[in-house]
Amino acid sequence: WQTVKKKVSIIGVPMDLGQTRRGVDMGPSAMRYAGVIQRLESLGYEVDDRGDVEIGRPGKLDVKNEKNLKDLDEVVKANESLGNAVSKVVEEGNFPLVLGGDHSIAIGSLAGVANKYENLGVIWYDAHGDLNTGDTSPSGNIHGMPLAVCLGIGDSSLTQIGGYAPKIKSENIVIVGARSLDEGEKELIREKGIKVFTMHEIDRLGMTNVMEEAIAHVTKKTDGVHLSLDLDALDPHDAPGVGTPVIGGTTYREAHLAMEMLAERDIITSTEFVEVNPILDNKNQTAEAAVGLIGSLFGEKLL
Ligand code: HAR
Ligand code: MN
Ligand code: MN
Ligand code: MN
Repeated sequence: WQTVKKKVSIIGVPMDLGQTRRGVDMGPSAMRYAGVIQRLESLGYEVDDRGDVEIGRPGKLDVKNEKNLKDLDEVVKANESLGNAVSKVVEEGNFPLVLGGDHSIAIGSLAGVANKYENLGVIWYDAHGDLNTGDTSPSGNIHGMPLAVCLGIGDSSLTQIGGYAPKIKSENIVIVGARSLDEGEKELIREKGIKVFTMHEIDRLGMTNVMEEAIAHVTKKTDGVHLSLDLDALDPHDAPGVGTPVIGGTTYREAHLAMEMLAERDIITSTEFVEVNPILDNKNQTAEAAVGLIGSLFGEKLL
């Protein structure tokens, strides 16, 4: 596959309105500063940085509404623009690499890619399920909802971004690294039969077996696979710069192994790296971890 390397198009999304801790809007800058472009170029890719999607800056932050969806209007607008930008990248035959921003931006990324495939698979590498709706969310933060939205579940202003719903089918999803699931999310997982490898399965089976099974699951009925990587899937020791850290996560090496296995199988057709918050970080450690993982995902080897 090294001879048919696609051009990688980077889109930054300085979005922090899907949650209430400021700073994750600086994630794209932090990952650029950590050398994401040079890293990909050193692997032989042609990289085209398309800059950042414009994000509305409301005068009043964290505006609540009766739907329990904070800052809904700005989140919708930003994801419509992101969807258009990602869609263009795919139409040009390039590989979309989206840099977040909070995880609400997965709605836009998937809006831009999902209609280009008959059946898109999704690997959701995250401490959380992100399967809430305004009805089940304990916080009203939209970054805890994007996977539900992509299944067509939730408020139509979100599910209809890009003009179609659902983006993905529950059978084509796998969640890896989960250890913080709300009651409503657990119910939805059972109801839809969503495949989840929690930290229990990772501890018990090991990351190698988990990724073998995860890859088998998302490639069974699909013609493309999107990787949505939330840095909070990693243990806070290895990725401290995230808004909602949860102890007991995957190690730095487990995460690299997962990326290396995805590179070996060459199944990923689009991706996003989200939730890097430089304000909460330790000397850009989390952005550097993200860029290292991007390197492994794109085929970097230790030897
Ligand atoms: N489940 C909680 C909520 O919906 C916390 C979500 C934390 N979100 C993320 N996304 N960082 O994975 O509010
Ligand atoms: Mn997430
Ligand atoms: Mn998360
Ligand atoms: Mn562990």
